[in-house]
Amino acid sequence: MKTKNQKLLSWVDEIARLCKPDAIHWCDGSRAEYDSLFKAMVAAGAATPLEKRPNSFLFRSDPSDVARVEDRTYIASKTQAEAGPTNNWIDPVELKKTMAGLYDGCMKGRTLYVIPFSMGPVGSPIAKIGVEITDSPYVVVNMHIMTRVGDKVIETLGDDGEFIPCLHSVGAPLEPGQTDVPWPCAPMEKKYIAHFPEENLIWSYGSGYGGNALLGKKCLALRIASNMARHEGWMAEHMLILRLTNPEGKRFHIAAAFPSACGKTNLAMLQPTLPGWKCECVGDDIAWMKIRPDGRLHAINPEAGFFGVAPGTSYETNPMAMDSIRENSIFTNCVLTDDSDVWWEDMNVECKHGIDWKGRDWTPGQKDADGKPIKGAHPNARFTAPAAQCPVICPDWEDPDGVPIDIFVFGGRRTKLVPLVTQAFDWDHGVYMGATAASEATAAALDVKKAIRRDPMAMLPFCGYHIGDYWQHWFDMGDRLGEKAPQIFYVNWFRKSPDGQWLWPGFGENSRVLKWMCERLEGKADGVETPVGIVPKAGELDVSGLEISNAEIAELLRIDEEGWKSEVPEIEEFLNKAGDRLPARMKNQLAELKKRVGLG
Ligand code: O2Y
Ligand code: MN
Repeated sequence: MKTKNQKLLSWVDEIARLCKPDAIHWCDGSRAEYDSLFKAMVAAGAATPLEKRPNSFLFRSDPSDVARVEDRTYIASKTQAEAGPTNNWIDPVELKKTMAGLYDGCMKGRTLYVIPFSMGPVGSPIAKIGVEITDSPYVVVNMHIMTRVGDKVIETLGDDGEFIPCLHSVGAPLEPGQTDVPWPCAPMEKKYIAHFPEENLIWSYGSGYGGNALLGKKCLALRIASNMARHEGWMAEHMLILRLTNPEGKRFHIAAAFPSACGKTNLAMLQPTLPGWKCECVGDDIAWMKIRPDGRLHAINPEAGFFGVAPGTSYETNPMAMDSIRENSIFTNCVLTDDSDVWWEDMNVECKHGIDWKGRDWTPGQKDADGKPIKGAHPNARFTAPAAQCPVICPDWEDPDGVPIDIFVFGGRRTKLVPLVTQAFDWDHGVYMGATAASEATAAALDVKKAIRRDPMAMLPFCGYHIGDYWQHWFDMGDRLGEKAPQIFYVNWFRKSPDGQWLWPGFGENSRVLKWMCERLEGKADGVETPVGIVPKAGELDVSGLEISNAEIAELLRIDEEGWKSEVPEIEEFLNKAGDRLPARMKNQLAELKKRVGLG
């Protein structure tokens, strides 16, 4: 369908004049388009079809282009103060000049694809339209799965509708006659993932990987959307969304934020071990939430697929993800097995031999020159799969009105100090809990330097404006929601005993913790107040059928007051990074905590 949207036509024309592609292709999102792109990528040696998984393909990235690059990610607001202390900043005029230089002629020898996409069900009052221009067919096929692409979007956009322009190039022009490489990209110092929040504009250059290139995801749905959300009075959060139904048929909708490597996708597709409880997945990564006419906060999943970490995913850890990727899926940086399937570490399936993510002959256990085992799959290897293929996808996952959120959960990976579950005393305390969330190291970002990383609301790499203003927005939303605000909890599945043993079995057993949360909402569980929040009273956590002693439960829920006391100075230092934009209500929360742990 040809658009008559003048803003879109002029933008495509302007970018084509700058990037100088050999051809322009307007994507219609059809199966025929997807198939023909794969045919060409297989013929070019960029994609390998997998005989064991119908309509599925494996890609191997360039070894230098394997993850999001936080050091090369910028919030180019007019002033550095607007971007705040947690974002890299370059003056937008200067950055545009640098990047325009890079974009000049960058698509020579390539096709420019125009991808009209909707984040959220097309036409939903919570959805937004984006248009990505890219020279990567890998990006196009991934966008087909991760977003809603095509003619319906063009129709909804109409002649004068608004869209978010997202420009992407792998940054590897081809000279006449030059043969392409399987994964073109630019060197690290030429990679830029740039956001211009005042213009709602995204420019990405030099990387073809994941969050750097599939611009609907982290760039639009989090960095740009978080900024739009604060101005428009809604929330764009790095949260999974799930529906939990209790044995009486009562539904609870939970949105949960965790930093990378905390089992977020596993929780999104949780299989409760508790009899009679059912869990359905609405989304595994991002939640867009608006206050709807009923006064409640309703959430949609703006995405249409999962871009999950493959290593560690198995029938034991996440059977629903494994079933979601049986067909129509894209794999990146996994092992190619001799029988034409994919494999990765901790898949719990035998692989005797294959081709590793770098394209080398590989046998499990093989060691490098220093005697270190060589991993077959990259630790950030990914699967891209349609959400609709998840066996436990919620029947209402595409409801344009979203699902009403009852519970927010924050969390992180902490082997010490943090109890299994704590409920916030009230909204403000919950915002404080989210803002001070912390986790131990992650593989998804290349450039994480600290062992413990504070990751407010799991938004540290994704908040598109000043973090202090973001926290204030949370407080403001609480004021607007009043009595109808979700209850806030904090979880830590990863606490270890003093002798280094995991205390909590995790995975499907996490349903026991969610059950306690639901019982708190229903007034069926009392909880006990502690200095850091409300924890389950002895006997309240349903551990029936679990092999766990009372002493272990007590240790899981133990409040280490001395430990909290010693953590306070670092928390204070972290919050103070917000400078004069640190909300007074956050200062107040810290002061209250100090008093409760005996520091006040
Ligand atoms: O490394 C990447 O480009 C992907 S990062 C990612 C992908 C899916 C969901 N979440 C994340 C993340 O880093 O939070
Ligand atoms: Mn994520």
